[in-house]
Amino acid sequence: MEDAKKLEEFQAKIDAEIKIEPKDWMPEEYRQHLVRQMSQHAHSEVIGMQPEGNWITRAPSLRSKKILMAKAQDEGGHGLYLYCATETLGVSRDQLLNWLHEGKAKYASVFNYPCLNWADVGAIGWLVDGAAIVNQVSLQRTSYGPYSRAMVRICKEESFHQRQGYEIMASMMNGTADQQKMAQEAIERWWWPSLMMFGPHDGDSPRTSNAMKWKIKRETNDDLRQQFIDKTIPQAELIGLKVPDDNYELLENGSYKTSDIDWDEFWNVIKGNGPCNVKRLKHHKKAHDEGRWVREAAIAYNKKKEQKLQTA
Ligand code: FAQ
Repeated sequence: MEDAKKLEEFQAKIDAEIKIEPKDWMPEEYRQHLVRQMSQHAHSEVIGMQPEGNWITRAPSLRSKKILMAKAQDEGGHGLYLYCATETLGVSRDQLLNWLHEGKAKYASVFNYPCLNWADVGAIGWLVDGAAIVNQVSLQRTSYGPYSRAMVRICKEESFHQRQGYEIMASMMNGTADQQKMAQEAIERWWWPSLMMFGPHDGDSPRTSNAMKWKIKRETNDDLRQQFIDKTIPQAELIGLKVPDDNYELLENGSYKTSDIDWDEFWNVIKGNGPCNVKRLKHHKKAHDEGRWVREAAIAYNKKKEQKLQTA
C-alpha cells in the first residue's frame, strides 16, 4: 500500500478512537513522538524517586516510613511499565538510558528542586502527584495502546500517592505553629514548579499540534493546568494553606484566575540550570553503574535456566 493511503487509514483509525498497537503501521513521526514523550515520562518517574527517597530514613514514624517506601517503589514500577511500553516501539532500554545520561532526553523539571524537609515530602505527594494524575488521567485515552494501558494502572497508584501527601499536609496544619509554618513554606516552594509540570502555554508548545492531531495528548497543557488549579486551591484553603499568588481570584464560572508562571525559570531549569539538575543525573548514573552486576547476574541466570530447559 502506498504511504499516502496508509496515512489516511492510520488517521481514520485515530479519529474512530481505535488504539494503535505495536505491530500496526504508523508514521515514523508518530513513532518518534511517542518514543520521546513516553521515555521522558519513564525517566521522570525514576528520577522522581530521588527527592523523596532521600527522606525514607528520616520519616517521622514507622507508619510514614512504610508509606513512603511503598510510594517510592511504586514510582520505580511506573518507570518500568513505561520503559517496557516504549520498547514496543523498537528502541532498547539501553538506548533510552543513554539518551538520558547524555542529556538528550528530558525528565520533568519539578524533580530538579530540592526536598528540604518532611513538609516537602507532603507537598510533593499532594501537588506533584496531584499534577501528574490530572495529566495521566487524560493520557489514559491516548491513542497508543501500550501507553494507554500503562496509564490506567499508574493512575490507580498515583491517587493513593496524592492522598498520602495531602494527609501529611493536613496533619501538619493540625499541629504546632512551627509545623503549620513548615507546611505553608512547603506549598510556597512547590506550587509554581508543580504548575510548570504541564509545560509551556499552548501557544508556545511546539509539540501540541501533532500530539492533538494524533490523539497522543487529549487535552492541551493550559487546559490540564487549569483543571489542576481549580481542584487544588480549594484543597489548600480547606486545611488553612494559602497558595503563593497574591492575585488569584475565583471567577463566576467556578474557575480560578492566577498569575502567570515565571517562564524564564521554567526554561532555565529545562536547560539544565535548576538547583539539582547535575546532582539528579549524577546520582542516576552512579546507581545505574553500580547496578550493572545485578543486570548481568539476572541475564546469566536466565541463560542458564534456558539451557537447562533445552537439555531437559
Ligand atoms: N519538564 O511542546 P511541549 C510524575 C519540554 S510523572 C521538562 O509542550 P509536550 C510521577 C518538552 O518535553 C511526571 N520538560 O511538549 C511522580 C519539550 O521538549 P522536547 C511526568 C518539559 O511533550 C510524582 C518542550 O519542553 N509526566 O511526576 C516540561 O507536548 C512524584 C516543549 O514542550 C509526564 O511526563 C516539563 N515540565 O508536552 C514521580 C507526562 N514541559 O521533548 C515521583 C507525559 C515541557 O521537544 C514523585 N508527558 N517540557 O525536547 C506529557 O504530557 C508532555 O510531554 C508534557 C510536555 C506535558 C510534559
